[in-house]
Amino acid sequence: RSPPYDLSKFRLKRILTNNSVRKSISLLGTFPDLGTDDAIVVFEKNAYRESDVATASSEESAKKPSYFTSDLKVDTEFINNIYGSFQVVPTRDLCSVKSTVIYPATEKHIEKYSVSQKYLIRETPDLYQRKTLPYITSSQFSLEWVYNILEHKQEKERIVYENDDPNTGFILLPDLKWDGRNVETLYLLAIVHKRDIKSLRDLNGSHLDLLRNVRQSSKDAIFKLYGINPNQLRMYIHYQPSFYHLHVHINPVRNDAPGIWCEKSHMLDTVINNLELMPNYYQRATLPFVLYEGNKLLDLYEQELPIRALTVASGDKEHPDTDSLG
Ligand code: M7G
Repeated sequence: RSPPYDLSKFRLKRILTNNSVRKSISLLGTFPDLGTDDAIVVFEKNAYRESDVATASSEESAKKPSYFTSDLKVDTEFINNIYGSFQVVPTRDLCSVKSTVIYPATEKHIEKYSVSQKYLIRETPDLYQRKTLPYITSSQFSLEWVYNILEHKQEKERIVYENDDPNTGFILLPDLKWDGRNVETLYLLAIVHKRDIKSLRDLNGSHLDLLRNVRQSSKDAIFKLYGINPNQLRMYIHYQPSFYHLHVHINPVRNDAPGIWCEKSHMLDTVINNLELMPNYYQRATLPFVLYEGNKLLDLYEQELPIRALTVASGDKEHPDTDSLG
């Protein structure tokens, strides 16, 4: 499907983040031809594909894009003794930049893509019920894109595997963050068919068959399709997620996937084992999660706990009300 906007007509309002490690930049702006709605554009340089540096001289490989051809433009910056520094421009095919556009973008999207101060809080079951749950019920990202996938209305041709059992079934497909080109940076998402599991908090022993099925069937499908050893995959659930419909992130252990933050990630193996040991583990556990500046939930928590401004006296004290096991 062609997009409703012309990316080349984007007009910048401000830079939201610029990450030199990830080589990515997030931009806020508009498409003036279409009105004043905000748009977010994210550019990210693609990871290297090992096949693109191959230098085999067979006719077959000569047809594929490669760095080492006569098309390579080389500017020498300096040569010093045995050390050389260059800027090179490879053929057009190797210069593409992965781009993600959110249009029209809401305030919440702008929040998500902006840098800000972050704070970790420990969420007891009681705090979840009183603070987090009412907030996420009233203010969350639309799940339209998730339902479009589950109903085969969008991204149908990208589905890698599907099990349509209403209780234990799920769809496996490439995550928005994957460039889709590079198996080394593979990033898939397993989205469950069941619609009543908002997040890790809702999981209980009755979901074990579902979780075990996601674990096993995803591994089998990925091995069959991409040849990745099942023991080389990491599978995890974010808490808090951005989207409150249960999904599992899957990528190879050897790659640092974008957004792989230990403070957000709960390994699927651990989740399954916790539920095997205690079926209501996630209704009883205190779960840490990250609140960030600009998120209204931070203000709601601040009404009860000092989070941003700590005095020396209260600095390192434990908050008793966050430590009880519900
Ligand atoms: P999350 O844990 O809810 O939030 O994961 P996070 O974004 O803070 O990690 C949601 C995942 O869904 C992310 O990895 C997104 O990249 C991915 N995602 C989001 N959208 C809107 C889409 C989409 O439209 N299609 C696909 N395939 N993936 C998406």
